[in-house]
Amino acid sequence: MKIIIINIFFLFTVLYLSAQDGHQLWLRDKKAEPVTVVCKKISATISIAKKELQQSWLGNAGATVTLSIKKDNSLKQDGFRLEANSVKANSDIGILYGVYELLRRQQTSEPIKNQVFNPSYEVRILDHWDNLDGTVERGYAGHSIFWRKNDPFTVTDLDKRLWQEYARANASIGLNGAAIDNVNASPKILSTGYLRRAKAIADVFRPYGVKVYLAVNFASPSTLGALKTADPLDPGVIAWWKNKVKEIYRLIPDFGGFLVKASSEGQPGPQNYGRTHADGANMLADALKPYGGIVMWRAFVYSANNEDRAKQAYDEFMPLDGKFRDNVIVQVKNGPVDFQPREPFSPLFGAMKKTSVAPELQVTQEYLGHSVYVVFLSTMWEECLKSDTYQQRAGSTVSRCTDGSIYPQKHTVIAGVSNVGLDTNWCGNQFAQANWYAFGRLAWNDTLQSKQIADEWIKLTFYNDPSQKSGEEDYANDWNKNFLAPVKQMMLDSREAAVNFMMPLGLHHIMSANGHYGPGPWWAPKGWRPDWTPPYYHQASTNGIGFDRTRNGSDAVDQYHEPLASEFNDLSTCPENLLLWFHHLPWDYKLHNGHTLWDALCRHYEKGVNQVREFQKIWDKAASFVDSTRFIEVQRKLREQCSNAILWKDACELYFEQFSHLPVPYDLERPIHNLDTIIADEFKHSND
Ligand code: GCV
Repeated sequence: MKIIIINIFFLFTVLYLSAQDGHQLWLRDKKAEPVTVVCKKISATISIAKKELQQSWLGNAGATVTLSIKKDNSLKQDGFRLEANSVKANSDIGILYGVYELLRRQQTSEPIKNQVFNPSYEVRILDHWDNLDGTVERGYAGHSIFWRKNDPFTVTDLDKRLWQEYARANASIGLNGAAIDNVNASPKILSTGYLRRAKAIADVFRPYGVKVYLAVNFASPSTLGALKTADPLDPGVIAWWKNKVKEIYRLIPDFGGFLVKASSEGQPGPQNYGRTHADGANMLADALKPYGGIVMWRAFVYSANNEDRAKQAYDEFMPLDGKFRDNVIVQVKNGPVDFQPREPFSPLFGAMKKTSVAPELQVTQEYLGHSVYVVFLSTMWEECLKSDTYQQRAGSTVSRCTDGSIYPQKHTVIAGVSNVGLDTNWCGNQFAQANWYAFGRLAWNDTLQSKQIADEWIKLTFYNDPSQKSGEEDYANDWNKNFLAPVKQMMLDSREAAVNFMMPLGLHHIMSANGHYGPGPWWAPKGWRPDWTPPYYHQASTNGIGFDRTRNGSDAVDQYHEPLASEFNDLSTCPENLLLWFHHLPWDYKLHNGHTLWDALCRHYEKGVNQVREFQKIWDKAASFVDSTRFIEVQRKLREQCSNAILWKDACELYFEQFSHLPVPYDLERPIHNLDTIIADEFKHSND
């Protein structure tokens, strides 16, 4: 009899486990207890809140939960007050956020006491680099969930279901905006067919509190409209944008605003007409102002001049501080170059004191292994957000400089470049979902720690209730010890592991030109822009390696506030993990631990590879806790990651060895690839 029961239990567990494919993200179905929900207000958002409670209530069976909308001065627009059996807020969406928080706490066994929750940023937005033909720039999870090439304007039930699931996922982590087309924007987005589709998307998003934003092409008045110019000071151009904005708000009354990549990487901008970024942004801001819309104007600008690329955004935008309208937000990537595995924070954070500045983070893993690597980006973002800029004395962290704590910004925004696509599991890798989750959680609360975020995500995504009450405690203990703890550690170590095998000690931008995935420190075709080639960044020669950004070099260090400028400038105080970002050093330079630079580099590469091998073991040991589909998917990804980590190690060791003229230290493993083969392979792919 006992055997039969155990077998039934096993069968049930296997069936339950095998039903998972990752599509439900961190919002998996639960065996809910009955609950009564009381709310005087009726609205689409409140109906969702009630339904969520009824579907997922894990509190006392038969409990009554009260949802009330009442003015409470301690709450911001989206904030809420939570108690075990009640949610209070100033708005319907505040109630919905409160309900998600309540349910998350029940599921993760976090305490629920009388507590106020307010978001760190007003606008918490995902930027989708989705092209109108359905492809996704730097997307590694299939085609766009918004656009498609064939039959582009028909809105199907399937489309609506997907948009609803997406909006629900965003709302559940506090995200309230989505820019639904690529910043390399097609003017066509502003034509009637695409605007109508954007309206259909906005209609589905609305009850979840997610607003639609559009990335626009600055030249639209001349390329889509029939004007001869797109000069932002031209009266005809001003009128064109005003009319366009009016048309958009007629369709989408709660439209959020525009996102603009201008005068950057070939995109048109005000500089084409001899105007400044402020002229361009303000013209759009004036058109949006009557409707409450905002402009997110990106500071990702650099040109092929001789100046250090890392300095250019600061040089171009600092003189404009104070010249932007209050509904313009200058959107700045976390680092001064481009979403590299490790960069110092952008010096614009905290330096622009009279302008709203938004951090832009990259959720999609363009430079961190696409959807192949397990890399939990939360630790990288935490590192940036918690960096002290010293702009208003010690404690002026990037987050406090951008979330309104220090400067009186009219609007506060944080943006994440989305990793979502049509793949069943949305993100291409089960673990990439954790980055979507982490971005939302940090956007809501920029003081959260990655270890808490990882803890929550793992519990929500992987914990399976044992199907029998007896043994529940044993199972939970086993799960905590043998699944939660090691997998959490793997996630927390994963970004540093990638840095180790790809670009340790402050190296950056040495990836292959072929899709920014594998190594490519050699890549420098004749006639190509130097700042698009790795040798520009690593500067390896027989003399040494690294980019001299000290006062003797490009002087990028002086874009930082003291004491950072001097700290970065001085070799003895420069953080070792940014050493080659700021300094060019000889191969035999001695690090604090006594290793030479060459030795240390090789040791980092090997350490990174070994860390990934360790992740494989952690995951393999976790097999009994995970359904087979998700288990196998991750196992395969980790195998691929490990093989690519070895390739990175070998390629960098063999390539840089040509300059250092030193062997890989003999206590380390030998390369298993040949450099000429790696380069030939890479060359083959870059011509694909
Ligand atoms: C959308 C990098 C990426 C580009 C991206 C650009 C940007 O250069 O490789 O694909 O373009 O950043 O952020 O605008």
